[in-house]
Amino acid sequence: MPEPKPKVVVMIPTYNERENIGGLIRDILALPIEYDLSVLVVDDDSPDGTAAEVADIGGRDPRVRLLLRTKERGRGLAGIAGFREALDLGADYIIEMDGDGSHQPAFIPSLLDAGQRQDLVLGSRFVEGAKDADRPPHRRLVTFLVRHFIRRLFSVNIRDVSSGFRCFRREVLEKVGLDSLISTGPSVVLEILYKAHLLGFSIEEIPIVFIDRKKGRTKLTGLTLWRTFRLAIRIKRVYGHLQPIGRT
Ligand SMILES: Nc1nc2c(ncn2[C@@H]2O[C@H](COP(=O)(O)OP(=O)(O)O)[C@@H](O)[C@H]2O)c(=O)[nH]1
Ligand SMILES: [Mg+2]
Repeated sequence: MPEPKPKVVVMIPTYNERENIGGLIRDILALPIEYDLSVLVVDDDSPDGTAAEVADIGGRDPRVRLLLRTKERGRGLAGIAGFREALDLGADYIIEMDGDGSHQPAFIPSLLDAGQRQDLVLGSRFVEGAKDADRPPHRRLVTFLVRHFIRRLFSVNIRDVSSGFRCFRREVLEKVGLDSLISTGPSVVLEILYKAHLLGFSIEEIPIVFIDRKKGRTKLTGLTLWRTFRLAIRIKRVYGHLQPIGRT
């Protein structure tokens, strides 16, 4: 009997991504890689019918699953539910990515390659070879401010702290305590990264090319951004007394 292939679940939280999700799923499943690959879309009952689109694709391809959440909305809550489901599905590696086309499936193979050596691999916009062109100056400024503020607040030497395109070894998500996270919104990306860092998991950044969404609209409002800053400070207060665990 041949060895079973390692299982990879690509987890994509979505809110109003109907125009983007079909093409994205197609490109992910077409990747020429030696893994048992599946896609899990976590949709918060988007008014534009994203869930129906995904259910339709899933009806034809068992590698595509939909987790439909109808009671509450939030990037953080959706991501946490998605990670739990991916663990339940038996994933060895979990890739997290946005569903708006900014994160390109073409970088998944390099995330998984680096994932053989590291516990957590970040698709980074700010290491050599990466690109974050193509986005309006105000969005670049927001990312710049978040990045520098968080790096200092969390004392982490990571360039792209807010990257939501990353690959986790199963153990990382088992240990970060998905049940006790305090984020409900986008700050979940920062909270999980900080906890993984404090737990002493190895983290590597690999270059990606980030492209601005071509269809649909961002959900990041000024209010969400303000809440994200406030939560980052709370996250630091809650976990900041912990010293990073050294791993040998
Ligand atoms: N399930 C779910 N997904 C969300 C929510 N808000 C944003 N997303 C998804 O999270 C990803 C990033 O959101 P986006 O609006 O592109 O934020 P930006 O990239 O920071 O502009 C996209 O795939 C969104 O569809 C939400 O409340 N629930
Ligand atoms: Mg986006």
